[in-house]
Amino acid sequence: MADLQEIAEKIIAGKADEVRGLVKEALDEGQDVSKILNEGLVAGMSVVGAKFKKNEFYVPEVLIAARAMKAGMELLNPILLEKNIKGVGTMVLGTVRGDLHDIGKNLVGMMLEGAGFEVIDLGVDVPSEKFIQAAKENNANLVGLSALLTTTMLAMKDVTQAVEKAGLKGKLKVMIGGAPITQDYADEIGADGYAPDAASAADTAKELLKG
Ligand code: B1M
Repeated sequence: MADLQEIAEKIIAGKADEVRGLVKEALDEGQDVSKILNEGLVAGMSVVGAKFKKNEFYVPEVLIAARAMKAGMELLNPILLEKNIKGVGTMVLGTVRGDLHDIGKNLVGMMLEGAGFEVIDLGVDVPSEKFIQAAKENNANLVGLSALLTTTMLAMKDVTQAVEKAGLKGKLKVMIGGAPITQDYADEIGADGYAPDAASAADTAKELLKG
């Protein structure tokens, strides 16, 4: 019987082919899909997040682990969709208008997926209206904004204002991050949460959904 703990270990080691093989084996054996997701893939990615937070893992290791996670998710996703198994929440994620940096945002997306969130990645240079439209279309409960420039971080305020204008304040939580962003800035523009790095982003997103 495929060992879910082993799937987690292969995620941590970034072994995409082995993760794919073990997930396939577990599915063929009829193991529970949610169990494979949570005790295999998500468990492994949580360790990766914790190691990244403690500087025991760096960006390349996280990217390799995320690729392994993706290999497993490719097999699970169709079944999860079919069974309508919902994740912990849905985040519409993007880099704000005028900003083309996406490495940090992509890491945040991977960590959130690893933590069981559904992530709708809108890419870079995303205008505020697009965030709102996508959030409505996907029934999202979180919007994640990334900015790397002191000039483009100002566009985050457009999004918090757009959320308010759309009457979604409180229902659609806004989380922000990126190198120039601080908790003070989040407070100033009325964002619901701030995370300094990708590993904390998953924890912050979960906290926001509790409150
Ligand atoms: Co740009 N760039 N860049 N750049 N670039 C910076 C940001 C800069 C600090 C470099 C410098 O001058 N020292 C500087 C900004 C200065 C400022 O505003 N204070 C700068 C500049 C000026 C520019 C241009 C204007 C340069 C030019 O053309 N004259 C231009 C702007 C283009 C534009 O966006 N319109 C530009 C372009 C580029 C490239 C395209 C060449 C490339 C981006 C490639 C890409 O992303 N696909 C690039 C890069 C790579 C960088 C640096 C070197 C690295 C950024 C990065 O990927 N870091 C950067 C200097 C630096 O940071 N050392 C720089 C790694 C990444 C993992 O970290 O993105 O911080 P980071 O993400 C972290 C956290 O911030 C957090 O979690 C991540 C992981 O822990 N986080 C979130 C991020 N988003 C989050 C969202 C959350 C929560 C947490 O919730 C939703």
